[in-house]
Amino acid sequence: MASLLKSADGGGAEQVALQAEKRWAVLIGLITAALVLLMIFTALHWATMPPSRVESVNPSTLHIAGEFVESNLGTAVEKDGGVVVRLIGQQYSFTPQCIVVPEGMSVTFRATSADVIHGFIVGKSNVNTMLVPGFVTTFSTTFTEKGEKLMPCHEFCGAGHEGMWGRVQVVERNEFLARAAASERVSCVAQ
Ligand SMILES: [Cu+2]
Repeated sequence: MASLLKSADGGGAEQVALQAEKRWAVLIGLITAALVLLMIFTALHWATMPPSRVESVNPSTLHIAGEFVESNLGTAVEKDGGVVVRLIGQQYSFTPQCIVVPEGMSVTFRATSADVIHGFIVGKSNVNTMLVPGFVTTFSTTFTEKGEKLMPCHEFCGAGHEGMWGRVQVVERNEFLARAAASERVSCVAQ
């Protein structure tokens, strides 16, 4: 306060402003450096998943033919033993609404949108992606924690956006494999 009062008679005011600006410059510099380091770390640690290629699909015939017909959606163990989840986002829901995945196994997601851009994120995991009509979104991840997680749409897609979310159930590996052996698609959608 004393320095502010003194600054009223010329010279000092400029000094106070300069010092304040210098403090802000240092603070902003530190924040920028921290964000850049965070980007480098997440990229090297494979915590972010940049797109690796482009695969297209016709959004107007998803329900009629091809990989994303309704009977083909959900979690399946492929012939090569890989676990694949296929899902569709549309205004304002995911199909299927509830997805079962095994704990500690690599899971590949293949997803697309039937109308506008959607996205989803799965709590406490590194799953965070966009669903773009006309393109197949694909990535692999491993869930390390058993339990149920929420999967909300996080790209604003219209008036009903806030009601668009699904669930992901991470179950024990053996339980999952037993369920997968019993039926072609594993699901937790209420019948
Ligand atoms: Cu949405």
